[in-house]
Amino acid sequence: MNIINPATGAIISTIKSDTREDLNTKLANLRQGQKSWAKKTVEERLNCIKKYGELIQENKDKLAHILTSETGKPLQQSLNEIQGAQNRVTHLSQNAKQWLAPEVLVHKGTTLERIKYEPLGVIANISAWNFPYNVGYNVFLYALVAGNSVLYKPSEYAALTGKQFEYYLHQSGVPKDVFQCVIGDGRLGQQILESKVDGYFFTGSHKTGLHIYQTVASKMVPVQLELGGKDPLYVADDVVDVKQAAINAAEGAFYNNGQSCCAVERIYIAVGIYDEFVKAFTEEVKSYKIGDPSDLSTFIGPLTRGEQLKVLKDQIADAIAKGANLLSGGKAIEGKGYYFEPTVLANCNHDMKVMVEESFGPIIGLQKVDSDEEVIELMLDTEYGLTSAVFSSNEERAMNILDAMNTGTVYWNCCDRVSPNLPWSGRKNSGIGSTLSSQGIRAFVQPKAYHLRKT
Ligand code: TXE
Repeated sequence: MNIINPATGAIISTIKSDTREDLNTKLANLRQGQKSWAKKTVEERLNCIKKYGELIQENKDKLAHILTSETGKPLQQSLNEIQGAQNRVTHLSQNAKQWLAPEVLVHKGTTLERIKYEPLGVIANISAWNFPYNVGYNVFLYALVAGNSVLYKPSEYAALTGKQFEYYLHQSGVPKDVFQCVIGDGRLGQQILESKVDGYFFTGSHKTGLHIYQTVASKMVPVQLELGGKDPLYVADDVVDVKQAAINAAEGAFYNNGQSCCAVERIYIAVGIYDEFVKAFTEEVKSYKIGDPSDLSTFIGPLTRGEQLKVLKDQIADAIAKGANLLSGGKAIEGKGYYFEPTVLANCNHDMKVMVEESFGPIIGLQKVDSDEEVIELMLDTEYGLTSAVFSSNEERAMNILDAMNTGTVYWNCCDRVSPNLPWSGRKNSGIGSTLSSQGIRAFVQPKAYHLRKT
């Protein structure tokens, strides 16, 4: 498989894809290895994960360059991701023992009622390229600590990083027959769906997520899907500092080139501050440094996937044809690599694709609203349900709106944020199930109920 640098279009490496035979052998080994891994204590398994975290931090400069070279993520953002993902290791170290401990619910007379949490077995993690550390760790670290073995298929756009996860996990004491990385594209993914595993944990597009859900339905095993979003942000007219709100909103929309499941994808602005906000927002976006992602000062690099350029062009043409004003950007940048100008479209409405279909790139639609009632209706007008955000100085006002949202996550005066303390879950087309928090580890275990009576 050729690995392409999206900044130049050049092939930077060629690695061997796994065949169906390789996949079968790896799965058979994982089946075997899981048995002794599950017998280890949570502490023993955690020690490997802690060691892994240390090794990754020690090697983060090299790893950030690898991530940048295959995804085009600006180097500073690659470093941020690797550093930030370490909070999953810390969080597991502090909590996993307690979350996985058996629970005694009743101990009365001769009766004992108890729950034991048992691992699922061999789980498949089919993963994405946009935040491979974050979304990967959310699944494979938690699954390993819970006593499962893991077949990890990185995205074909983050395969080199996937191989690094495997290398450092093995270096940290996770046995080779407990974590295996397989290299390939959707065809290999399809073969995983046809194989025997005890759970599917997927991060990626709604289209592929739905396909996985339907394909494995008859296996009756857990399926968890972390899919995309069309996340709204509302800027109310009582924000203390309109300029700061614009800077924060722009970062939420354009960080990682907008290629984030929880990126701000549409912004509603109260009529009273609309002009001031739009001006500050556009100025901020125009100030972003676009260029070579391996330069630490670059904020906007190339898109990871060349195919997305067409989606963005189409959304922009559609919006302009329906009356949007193009305030910045609007086209792909000529030359090498998959670069697209950061694009701001004002005067948008829900007849335009940019306000209802996932963009997953550096473009944003801005829409003027007259009231909180109107904005609630607009924010709810979506097939997705990942996050919703409100910027307002009035907590009660913000909560009224956020309580009405049908999303797994809501934000007040912040956006595009994930915390290991809180469950990460999508509703509707954004997915099924939760990662992170105590809920995120329960996804990798099955409860066994013990009804015990001493005679
Ligand atoms: O996703 P795919 P891609 C969205 C985003 C992006 C679009 C396409 O809109 O532009 O998806 O990205 C594997 N059976 N998100 O092409 O196709 C594939 O090899 C089994 C949002 O990367 O969903 C990869 O490992 N597996 C998202 C993984 O599925 C299959 C993050 C994801 O690929 C398969 C990424 C099949 N038939 C993209 N076909 C988020 N939630 O943030 C493909 N795969």
